[in-house]
Amino acid sequence: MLQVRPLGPHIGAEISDIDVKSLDDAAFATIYRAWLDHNVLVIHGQDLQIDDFLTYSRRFGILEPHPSKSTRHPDYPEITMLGANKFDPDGTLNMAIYRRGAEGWHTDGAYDAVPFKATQLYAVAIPSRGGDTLFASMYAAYDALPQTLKERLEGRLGAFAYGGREKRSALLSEEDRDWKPVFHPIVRQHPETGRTALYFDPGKILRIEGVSPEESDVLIDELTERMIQPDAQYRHKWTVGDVVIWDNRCSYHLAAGDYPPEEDRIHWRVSIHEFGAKQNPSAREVASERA
Ligand SMILES: O=C(O)CCC(=O)C(=O)O
Ligand SMILES: [Fe+2]
Repeated sequence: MLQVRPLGPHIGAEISDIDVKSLDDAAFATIYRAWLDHNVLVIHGQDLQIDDFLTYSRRFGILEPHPSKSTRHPDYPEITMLGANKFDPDGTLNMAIYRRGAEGWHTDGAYDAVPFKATQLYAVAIPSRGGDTLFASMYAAYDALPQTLKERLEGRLGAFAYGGREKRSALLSEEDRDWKPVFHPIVRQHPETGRTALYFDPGKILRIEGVSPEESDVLIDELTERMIQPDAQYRHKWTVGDVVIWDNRCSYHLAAGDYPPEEDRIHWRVSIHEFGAKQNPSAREVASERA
């Protein structure tokens, strides 16, 4: 019998006694509901081939290859290989691969016209220490904002692009580095739960629209300070066979980026879009069509 165990008061739940390869619709509906309620779902002990992982992931939405072509699986473009090939041919550690996701708290896909719904990882190899992933609730972040700040943000759009103000694009091929901004409300209603979240990403936001550049900078600094509520976090310690999915519309995450570099830490990773969202081209596709 499928069990749902919360991993904290605000975020995270563990599902046990299931095999994701053989879930009927009723069991999947329970899992899906638990995911919406807890934002991050952990399932241990899964024994999967790539096709199993893709088939299970497709129950959540549409899989789209990540813009970083160099880190895609050669035969399965929807699969990103996290942590693979982290040493360059001359033996130096490639920090963009080793520290992927560790530069700061973020949400995946804010650079797309319709932000990614979810990201799902399957743990293939885990180091002897370090390499955790941390999660935090965007709902709790919004709830904790001072009322005056909530009012200043109400109705404001953020302009977002891959790489943000620092134009971080080390994982992208040369031809994929030109991104046009997309716009999302900073105070955003989750499309399925209706709950209000702080939708913000310091590494992808360019500016807040409709205020002076100075005020935009001040707001970005203030939101960067306030986006993480320490009591609304979950820290995942990986074991091989874990399947973890997070909701990018209501959670932030951060890779600890601290494991022994000589050890393997490999995950299969998929980006999941809302059903029907594929018709909305990504900002980069729009840009290249215009060009
Ligand atoms: O490797 C991790 O722990 C997470 C990396 C990350 O940010 C991502 O896959 O989106
Ligand atoms: Fe990420």
